[in-house]
Amino acid sequence: MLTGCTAWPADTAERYRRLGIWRGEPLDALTTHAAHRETDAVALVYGDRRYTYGELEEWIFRLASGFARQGVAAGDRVLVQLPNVPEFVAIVFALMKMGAKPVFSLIAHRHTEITHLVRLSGATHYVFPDVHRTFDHRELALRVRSENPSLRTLFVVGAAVDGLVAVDALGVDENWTPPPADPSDIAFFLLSGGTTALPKLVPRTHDDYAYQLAQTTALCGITSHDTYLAALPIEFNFAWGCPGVVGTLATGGTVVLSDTPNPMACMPLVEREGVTFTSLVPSVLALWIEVAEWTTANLSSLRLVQVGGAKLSRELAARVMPALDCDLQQVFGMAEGLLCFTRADDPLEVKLTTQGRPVSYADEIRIVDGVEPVPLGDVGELITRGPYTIRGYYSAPEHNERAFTTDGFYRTGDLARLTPRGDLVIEGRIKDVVIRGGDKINAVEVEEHLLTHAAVAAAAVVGLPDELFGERICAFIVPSGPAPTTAELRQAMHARGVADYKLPDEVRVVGELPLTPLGKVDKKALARTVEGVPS
Ligand code: OOB
Repeated sequence: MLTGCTAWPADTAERYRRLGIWRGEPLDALTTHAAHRETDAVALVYGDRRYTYGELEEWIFRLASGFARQGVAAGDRVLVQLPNVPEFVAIVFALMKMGAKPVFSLIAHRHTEITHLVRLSGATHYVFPDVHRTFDHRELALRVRSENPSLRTLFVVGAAVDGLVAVDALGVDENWTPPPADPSDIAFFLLSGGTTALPKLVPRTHDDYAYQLAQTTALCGITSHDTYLAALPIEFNFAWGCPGVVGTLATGGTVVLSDTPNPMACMPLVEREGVTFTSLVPSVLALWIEVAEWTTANLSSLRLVQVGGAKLSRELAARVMPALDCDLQQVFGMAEGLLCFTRADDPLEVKLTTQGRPVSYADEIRIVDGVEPVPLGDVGELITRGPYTIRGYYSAPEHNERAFTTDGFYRTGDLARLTPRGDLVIEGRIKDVVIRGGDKINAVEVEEHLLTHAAVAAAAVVGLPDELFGERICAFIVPSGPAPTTAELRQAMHARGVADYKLPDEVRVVGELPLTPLGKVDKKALARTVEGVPS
């Protein structure tokens, strides 16, 4: 049973089961199976910490029984905000084992986002680090709980203070037994890539995610001999399960966690751990390629680099194989589901210039204008449905009406076309989102924050082309008096408890915002006023 959100129609679900797409196996069982086969094999590596499958399994049981003793129950939503540390993996698997529902938050999230996620998910528990990159998450958590009494337990990874429960000190209950699993229920919530002012919750079921893992591990040829480097934040679908962390663990391979995607930190890890594959966003890939030219680290174990999350230029794509001496796989994906991959046996030009094809024969994709298909090869909005694409966000009935067609297709907001061979090429987007590096920033959300500033009369946020990040956040503002500076506006947003990655990179002062004939702010016209932006 899928609680709190739109389920697949019964006949469709029945078909997915009959075809063996949905196998009725809970996600945590996948690693248990790997653990039984590979007890002594290394599952997780982080700095000098190494966990075998046997140790990981024991740790997961200990945590699950400990959470249960603290009152976490099946069905509870638990906000999880952790960097790339082994605890992230163990805690999420422990919560899944007990039927609780982890809600993945970004480590950069602050008061505004955490409050929103607690309220939207109805989370009763929150797991976070003590201090990360000088920010004290304990203070934030205590403040959020004081304002939201429904948030009952605060679990800290690291040093506790009054009012917090240390995850390390949970204690084990040897007699605890997991409740019966329901693979058709939600396994965890991913965050949407920002099509609405505040993030929506993407409910992913055991069945649908297990299928995603099966397809992506098979397409990437992952075996127990593979070692995956999780360089991007692991709460990101791309790093978590495409096939990423969970796919590698389900196959009995090794996952190496890095605090940062920076090549200076990652390349020595590739050499030390014999990393065979990783996934990167284009802005990070560009750094890797530069550093690869002079690093002394031996990268010869690397056989595959997946690149996605933002458009990859042909020019950068063409540098991957020569610089890193490994295969390139373009990945177009989304938290909501659909994944498109280029394939190992695709012609070089296809790997360099397209985002590939859906990973499942059961994925349905259409390129439309409204709901009508455009002629083959033309650009239109990409809509999709399939066995691992959600039919609705959690607790968002009004938004769901707009985001899904009446026959269940998800409107991606991306503009795409199909090549004669059937490969997808992403050409732009109609949603009002800036993609900076791999981060998705909703323009309307930033505009709303800017408008709360006394000196801002009107604001329009636009993504401008940027050499490093692909796009940068530019706020065009009409001041109500003396114009505030970029630094002042950034500081004001920061002080409002907004995550730093959403702060404008630059602010441009204008006399008025141009309008389209329909009376909406003409963001294309604004972008064209900036030197170097193609019209
Ligand atoms: C991934 O997931 P999200 O949910 O953070 O963002 C999804 C959006 C897409 O709708 C599209 O606008 C953009 O990110 N995007 C790309 C892209 N991959 C994603 N735009 C152009 N080219 C690409 N290759 O970003 C995500 C999830 C799983 C795997 C990979 C990426």
